[in-house]
Amino acid sequence: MERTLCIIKPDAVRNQNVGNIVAMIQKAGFRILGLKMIRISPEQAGAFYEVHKERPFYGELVNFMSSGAIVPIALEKDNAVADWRALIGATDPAEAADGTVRKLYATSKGENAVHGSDSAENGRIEVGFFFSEAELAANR
Ligand code: 3AN
Repeated sequence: MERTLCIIKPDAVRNQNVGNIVAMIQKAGFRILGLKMIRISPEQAGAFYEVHKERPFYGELVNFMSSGAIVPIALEKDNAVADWRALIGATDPAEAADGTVRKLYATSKGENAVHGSDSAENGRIEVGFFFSEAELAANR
């Protein structure tokens, strides 16, 4: 079964949209393997977004992701990566399709409510960044 990592980002937590987003996830048939609310340091955010190190928005992204509580959620489903990205919508909420998480809850390209892994391999790696296998075992 494929895994993907959702992160409800600080903007969506601040705007009280955690419950709305979790409801969309469950309605779409994902199994929630793990879920927690935490705050990460700039160093942890920098490590998570290491692949974007050279992008011009890296500093802004690291500051934003460590600016408040986030809710990482480990998801499992057939085709989890593509199905979660479809439900999220485009990176820029102005381009996101109707009914997607970003259309409903994102405010800008940077503060765009949620994260989704971009491949099955990264889904496993990113889930491992926030959850141990022992924690995930509770809902197997
Ligand atoms: P996605 O999250 O749709 O996979 P990526 O992988 O291009 O998008 O970008 C990763 C994250 O970097 C985005 N979720 C967003 O928070 C941030 N980001 C992307 N483009 C910009 C931008 N032009 N300005 C600020 N932040 C950005």
